[in-house]
Amino acid sequence: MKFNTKTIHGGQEPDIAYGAVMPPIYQTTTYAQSTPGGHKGYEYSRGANPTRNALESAFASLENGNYGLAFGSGLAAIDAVLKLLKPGDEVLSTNELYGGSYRLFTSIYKKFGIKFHFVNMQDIGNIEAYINENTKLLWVETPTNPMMSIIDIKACSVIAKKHNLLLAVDNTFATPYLQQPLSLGADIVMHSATKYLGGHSDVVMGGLIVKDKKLADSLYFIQNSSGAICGPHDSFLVLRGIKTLHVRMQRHCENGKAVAEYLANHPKIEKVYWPGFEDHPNHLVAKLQMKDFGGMVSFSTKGNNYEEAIKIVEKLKIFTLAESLGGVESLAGHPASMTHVSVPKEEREKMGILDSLIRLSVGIEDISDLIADLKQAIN
Ligand code: P1T
Repeated sequence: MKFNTKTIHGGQEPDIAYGAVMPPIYQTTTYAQSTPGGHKGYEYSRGANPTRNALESAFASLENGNYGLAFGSGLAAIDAVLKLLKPGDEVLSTNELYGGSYRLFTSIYKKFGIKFHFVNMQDIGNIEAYINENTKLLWVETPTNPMMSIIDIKACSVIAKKHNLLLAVDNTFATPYLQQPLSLGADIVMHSATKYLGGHSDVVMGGLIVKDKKLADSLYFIQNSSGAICGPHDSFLVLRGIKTLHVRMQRHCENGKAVAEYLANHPKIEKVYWPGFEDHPNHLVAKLQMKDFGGMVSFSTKGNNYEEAIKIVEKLKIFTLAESLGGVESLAGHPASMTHVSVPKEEREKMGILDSLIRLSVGIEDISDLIADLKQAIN
């Protein structure tokens, strides 16, 4: 099945009770048993729920995996991956990543004895120096939030296999429409389904997808034991969102390109971060591992002025000033004071997150309205 068919049919069967084409919302906590253990595959909705299972099958299908798991948020999904580890284990993470992932690593898991190294993986040659007998997990976010750097997933998987490490890829920015990490050798794909998979800014949700049965069983055990699941109604909404993922992504990519090119030619703009530019430092890797370059664009203004960046985001009318990304509507954010405020300023600046940096989630509105909005706000 091709990807554009999978978004609509992948992992989906008409409901067995009445043939409903969309999976019904099984809004139930529990399931009748005829005798203890005599049930139809469902006992209690923390462990499994038919609507959530339908979504989990769709996740697996989109990412070319065998098993999908849905969680109450993207961070809950990352949390489940970290629970595969034990005190003393070490993790190598991309040095650029979502501020909330950084906070989970450094403020929660560090105190449980897990050590994190934040490595610039744009140069694959940097990774091996940090690997020792305690290293268990490579955590890769690509494209990175908000700098839009690209990490070579295939090259990471060669290193992971050589040293017997798990390779997990946060595929939130790319979505499976643009890149499929399991097919490039990753062991775990993670999503903040809050973003493009849901696509309508109305659900907070996370997902994990794997190929290996043993790994899936360990993650299911964590999902049920820790209980950070999502509800059936949210599962239904994300299933509905996924059905248009391919058409939305196509437009996000077209509009993202037009916005990046407009900004790159604007005299007040210092730099535009978008992997589609030929002079983007990781453009060749992006071209190899991604189908297109996505709808996320970051830029900084000349003079690196904090107040000017705030003024621009306040003046935007069609782009809404808000956290999050990946919905049909365009959003603008100021990472230094919003999504990455939990990263210390010194670390933020090492990631390239200047005070003047603005991040755009380019939506699927008419492109001429989006460009006109940017023009009036920047001028
Ligand atoms: O918000 P949540 O569903 O828990 O997902 C966390 C997360 C994980 N990974 C990436 C790459 C992310 O961008 C996020 C969430 N990001 C935002 C809310 C944001 O505005 O960047």
